[in-house]
Amino acid sequence: MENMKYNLGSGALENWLVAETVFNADFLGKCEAIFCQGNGYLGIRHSLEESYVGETRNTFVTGTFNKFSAEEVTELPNFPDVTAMDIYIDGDRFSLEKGEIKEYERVLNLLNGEVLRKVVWVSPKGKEIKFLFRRFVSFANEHILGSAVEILPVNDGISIRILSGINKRVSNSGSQHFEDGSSRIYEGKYIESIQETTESKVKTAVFTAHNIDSEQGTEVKAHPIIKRRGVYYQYDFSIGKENAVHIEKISGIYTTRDLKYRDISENEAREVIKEESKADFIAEAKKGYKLLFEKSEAVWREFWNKNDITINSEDGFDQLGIRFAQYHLNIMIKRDDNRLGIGAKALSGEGYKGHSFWDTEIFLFPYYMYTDPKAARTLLEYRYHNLYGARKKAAENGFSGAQYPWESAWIDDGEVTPLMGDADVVTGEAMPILTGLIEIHISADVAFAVDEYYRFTGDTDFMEKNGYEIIFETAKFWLSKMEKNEKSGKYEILDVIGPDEYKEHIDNNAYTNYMAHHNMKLAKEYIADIKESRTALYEQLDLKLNLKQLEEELCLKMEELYLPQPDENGIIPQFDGYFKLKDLDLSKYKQSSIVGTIYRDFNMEQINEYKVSKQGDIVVLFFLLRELFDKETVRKNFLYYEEKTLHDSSLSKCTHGIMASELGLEEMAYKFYKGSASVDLGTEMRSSDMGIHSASMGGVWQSVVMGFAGVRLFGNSLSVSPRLPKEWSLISFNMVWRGQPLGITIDKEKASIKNNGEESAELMFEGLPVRISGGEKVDITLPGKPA
Ligand code: IFM
Repeated sequence: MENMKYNLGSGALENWLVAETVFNADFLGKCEAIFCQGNGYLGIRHSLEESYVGETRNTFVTGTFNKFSAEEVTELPNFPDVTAMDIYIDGDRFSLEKGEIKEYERVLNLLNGEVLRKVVWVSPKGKEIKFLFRRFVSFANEHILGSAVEILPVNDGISIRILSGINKRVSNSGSQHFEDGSSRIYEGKYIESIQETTESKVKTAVFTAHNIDSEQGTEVKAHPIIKRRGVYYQYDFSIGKENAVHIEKISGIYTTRDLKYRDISENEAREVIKEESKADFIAEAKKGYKLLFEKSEAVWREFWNKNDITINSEDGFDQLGIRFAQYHLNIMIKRDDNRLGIGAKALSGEGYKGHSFWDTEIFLFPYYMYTDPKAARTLLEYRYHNLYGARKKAAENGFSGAQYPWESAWIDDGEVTPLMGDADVVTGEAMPILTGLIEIHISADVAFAVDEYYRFTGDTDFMEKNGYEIIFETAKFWLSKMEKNEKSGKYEILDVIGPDEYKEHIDNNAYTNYMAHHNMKLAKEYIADIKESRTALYEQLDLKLNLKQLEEELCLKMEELYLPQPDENGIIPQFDGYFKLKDLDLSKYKQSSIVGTIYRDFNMEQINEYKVSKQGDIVVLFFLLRELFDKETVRKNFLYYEEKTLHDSSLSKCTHGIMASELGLEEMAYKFYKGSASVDLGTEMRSSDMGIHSASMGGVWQSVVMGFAGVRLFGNSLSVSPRLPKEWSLISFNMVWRGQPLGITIDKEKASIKNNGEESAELMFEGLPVRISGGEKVDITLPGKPA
């Protein structure tokens, strides 16, 4: 029986609800991750109130990285848990593994961020009880979360015991990131835990408070419990048949890494956090679940009013898919703090330890750039702060400039990629992870995003303060990394991993070389530009970064970098020697719904010998640097490489979908859209255990707006070339282009573009210029449709 239901919503809630309709304790990870709630500051997995053996209870606070030991890399620590609540009915612990489940449904409402769980349960003693659980993480006050449970005995009166509070016996798969700290209770109600991370010394304050209210005004006996790494209340009371009791639990989480403490010393923050956070929490807790939830709901409403994308499709899942992606895109970013990146699993699981990858710049960044350019800027500012670690990494490796870490955490951590990974099926040892050492394209990816942002927004202030420096420093890195091949006279980039991580230690990866070249070209052009038009800025940057020398080196070497060209069949080798690799029948792996099944048969050394790709490599290159390649080359290479790609990374299908769309491969594009939207939402029940796939959320949005609507940045122009799948009759969305908010609706016949700004907006529609004055709406007939 399928556990998930994606078409539960009806009426105003149609395509807004993601539901789990069957409880199965073997698959807890799926809904813990995909129902994760948050606000960019907090991320809390939706573990159930009652505990189960296979659960992963995670609460993460963005930016609070800690290193457990010298052997481990820094990671986001799992915070004390406030979501658990043990409920005893006449002495039986409420658990869906005991007694009988008569009804079950857990629903994430994407519209307001609340998760509701309805259970009708018969206890082992035969008492039938209706439970209604609710939980939200506030968007109105980022520190606050609320849970509530209503318990209604159906056939008899019951005695109830609740054990609930703050559980500090938490870890990241065994690594304990917090000192014991202190615990106490105030005013017979407010439970407090103060702790510090062991290495980074982030001080944290966690609070919780309960409210119990029954229709009969039942007397509740409350007993405080403080034990090692735990502080709780035990509540005992009885209620009669058909009398509901309401239990609320409001919690608050604060740390010295909070934005408000940014401009004071760490010591000062440590002094004041306890009292300041206690005051904030108590004031909030007094408001109660309903009011706190309504405030948060209002913020969600505002978000959707601005950002909801309408997709009229024969299959409602297409609409749900983009909303689900946008829900997560909204809770994974702390829009106002430029010290923070976005984790590959956001704040929804331990996977990738909260670290940021190229996923941010290439897969997530466009979403924020199109919809909230200010937030997009903070992501690039984070990379600017990261220059410290990037310069450190370059220097440690004997290079110049800035070499961005493959995985990044806190702003000055530098490279944090772990060195060992999963088991090697052949040797039985842990496989080394080489990405932190040789997957180097990320430096060019960051530079690409900087330039893309500038072309998209025209934000000169950002470029002057941060952007140019990133581009110049990364260009220096490439110049020092390139090696001259004395035989050919060309420069080469050797011993890397490209985006396709099924190939290690390769030379001249097309993606890496072209992107590095682009990075250097940007540097050269921007130096020429500011030298000409902004002399003071040029001189200032020259003093800091030695632009004269950089320009000389660029002129000398950049055009000598080897860029792999199509062979006689029009195929660009993914890297040197690619065509000599062995063929492998991939059908078994292509058909598998589980990713990485090839590792069950081969180890990395063996995979290296075959023409098999984990994810798009050259295809991503075509997507990013589209203007460099003619359509026929793109088509041939797309088909050639797609056949060999297992899409074993969640980053793969989205770009393939966009390129398929552009190439007119409509059915394929639609299939890829469904595939991307199903990475976390699909029927596979284990693939999200370690957390949701952030980049794929960005990829789903890209597939809709950049793929099917065909809204892309080419040069300095915004180009619109819609290619709706035949199953869709309309899409409608908002975006911001060069400061002007645009509302775009595309149906089968025409596109309507409304400029909701005050100044005029210029764009290219199917290759022809269109100018839309502020407040004006234009309707454009699609090619081949009657005007
Ligand atoms: O950055 C990706 C990479 O491309 C594929 N493996 C997972 C990483 C994190 O999402």
